[in-house]
Amino acid sequence: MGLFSVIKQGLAKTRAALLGEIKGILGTGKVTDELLEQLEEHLIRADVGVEASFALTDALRENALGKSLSQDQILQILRNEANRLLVDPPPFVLQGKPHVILVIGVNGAGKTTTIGKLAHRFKAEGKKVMVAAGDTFRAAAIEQLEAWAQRSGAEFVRHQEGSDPAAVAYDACEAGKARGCDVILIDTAGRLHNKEHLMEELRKVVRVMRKHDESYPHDILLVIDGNTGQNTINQTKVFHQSFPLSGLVVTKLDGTARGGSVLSIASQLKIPIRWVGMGEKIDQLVPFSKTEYIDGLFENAMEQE
Ligand SMILES: Nc1nc2c(ncn2[C@@H]2O[C@H](COP(=O)(O)OP(=O)(O)OP(=O)(O)O)[C@@H](O)[C@H]2O)c(=O)[nH]1
Ligand SMILES: [Mg+2]
Repeated sequence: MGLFSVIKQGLAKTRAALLGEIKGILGTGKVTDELLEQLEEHLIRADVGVEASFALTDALRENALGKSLSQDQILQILRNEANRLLVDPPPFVLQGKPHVILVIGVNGAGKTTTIGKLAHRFKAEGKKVMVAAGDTFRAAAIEQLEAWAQRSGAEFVRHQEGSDPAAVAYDACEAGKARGCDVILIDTAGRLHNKEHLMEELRKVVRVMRKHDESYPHDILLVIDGNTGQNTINQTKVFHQSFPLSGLVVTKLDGTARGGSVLSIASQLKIPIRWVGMGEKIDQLVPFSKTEYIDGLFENAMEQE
């Protein structure tokens, strides 16, 4: 993992963009209305979101308007406010044997990759893991998940291309129970929140799983692409109205300068961010930690090398 956390490494682009510009704006460090406005504008452009951007600049206004502070002091005020906006998710505990996790989200968000990485994480903890190819829409999707199953050493359940995803989920629950699995991860096809027939298909998946056990699925995780910006907030709200989401996974935070979006996601939605994707490799999914995230955004230049 090197000297810095995966989160901090992954946020290098965001940090460079955010800090570079903020430092330019801060100049000599006299906090004026003009400076606050520039900062607000920059934060919004950097996808921190309107609410979170206002919260950050308000904190600065309250604590420092008219004062001359060093850049470090100003950054510290911003960090403190970010710390207030974010919460660490409650610890993730397996609630059943098997613990069943349904993974949903829009097309290309990173669902299948996240399942592969999660399977790897649970295996590393000594768990018996099964992954199920509930994305029956394309043959390639089934094969993609199978490759992840092989890589992570997880059991694999599939049906044919075009078959009913609810049947796959049902069989996975049955097989997972029979084989004594600790965790079952169920993949689904990407879908837009406003396609009602596709949302209905997901509801059916959930209904069918509950025929096994009322507590299934223990988790419904929504995977969101950290690049998508403010749109994700609305999408997530609509998904959450249809399904009680138990957690979010924010992916692709490594490839983007918009990693500040996590602040807006966290401040506008009351759904815990469980894991964050920081690269395509199997070990580049890590539990979300607000301290590491805030360090990743604001930690100073000298440490960036
Ligand atoms: N850089 C980076 N790439 C990622 C991350 N997570 C996923 N990807 C890439 O994003 C692309 C889409 O990932 P998938 O896992 O196939 O996404 P999906 O949601 O399953 O897509 P559909 O099944 O088509 O809806 C792939 O090229 C992944 O390698 C991440 O955290 N960082
Ligand atoms: Mg997929």
